[in-house]
Amino acid sequence: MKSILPTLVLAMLTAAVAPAAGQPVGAVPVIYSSDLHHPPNDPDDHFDLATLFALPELDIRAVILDCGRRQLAQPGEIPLRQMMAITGRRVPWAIGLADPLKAPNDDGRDQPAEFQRGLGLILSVLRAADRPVTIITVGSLRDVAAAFNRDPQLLREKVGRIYVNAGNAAGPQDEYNVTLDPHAFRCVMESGLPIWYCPCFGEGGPSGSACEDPRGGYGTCWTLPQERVFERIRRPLLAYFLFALRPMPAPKQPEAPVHQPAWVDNIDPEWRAQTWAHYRCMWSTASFFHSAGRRIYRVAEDDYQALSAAQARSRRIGASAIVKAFHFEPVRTVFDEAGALTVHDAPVGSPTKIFRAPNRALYSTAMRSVLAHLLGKL
Ligand SMILES: [Ca+2]
Repeated sequence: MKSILPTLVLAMLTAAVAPAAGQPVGAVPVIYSSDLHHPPNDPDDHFDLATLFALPELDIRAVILDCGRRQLAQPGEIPLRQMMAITGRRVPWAIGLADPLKAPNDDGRDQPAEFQRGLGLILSVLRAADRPVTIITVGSLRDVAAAFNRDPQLLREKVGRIYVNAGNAAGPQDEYNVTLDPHAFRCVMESGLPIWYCPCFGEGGPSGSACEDPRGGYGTCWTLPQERVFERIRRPLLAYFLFALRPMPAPKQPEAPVHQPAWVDNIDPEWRAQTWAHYRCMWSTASFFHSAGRRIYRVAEDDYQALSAAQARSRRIGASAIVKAFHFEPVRTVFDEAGALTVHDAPVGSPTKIFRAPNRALYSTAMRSVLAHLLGKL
């Protein structure tokens, strides 16, 4: 007969390490802002949307379809409706402001009414919230910045965290998400709100140059061989990705076409081989796991899963299996006169934290593994 002692010791150990300091208990109310489009500009937003929906700990209170004017021609509504059909989850959503803010203190009030709904949704979700709300942005900061300028006190009271997936860790801010709305980025970074800064690229260099080996380990960029995900996922989710990637024109009606078998079957073998083997640049995945309070566990040789403390306990996976694939450090960020951002050390209580993954090989390997596992369950 097996002794229950090792199990008890394991349970005590795991209980002692989780949840991590500052992690909320229970479902986290989330406002999600994405420059999601169909046809896509970059289908990484499709992977991010699937990741968001695959984490039940994240209570999606609003999806803002960012870059409102472009949403008219390339509606993110299509993949969003597909994702809601696949998962059976219904979430409130709206398109965001049409154009970039004119200054860091612009509240967007002079933009057309049809583009004010995203901003209105952010404000109404925050007003109704009975717990701190997490905001995750994977596009521009436009609507979040305008909401702050509209009602700064509301955001100070109700926003628990903002995960900002944008920018370079330091230096000129020529990263794509920043260039969508530079004033909005500056507004949010200087807001004094609790920023969990996830710079897309590492210190210094221009966009794209510092993906694999950024100096200092800053920068969230990693690469996903698409076959890692496509080989594991169910047909409706595969159809969702292939519909985005082929690419097909936006349908005439905004009501999204529900996935169809034809999108998966009868694919040109050459196109399929290229698409499966394609390495996609990814950025935001870690912010979803972190906001959900999950940690990365090594479950086998080169095999990792992002698990909640309860999931790890139920699977008898001990704290010794936790790997530090990435972490956040307190910093102070400062814009110089030319608009370049510099990052400085700060005490633990700083409202701004920065993403860091010094061991790039571990980070990249772990992200590939955890995303494939997670989406395989959706
Ligand atoms: Ca994006």
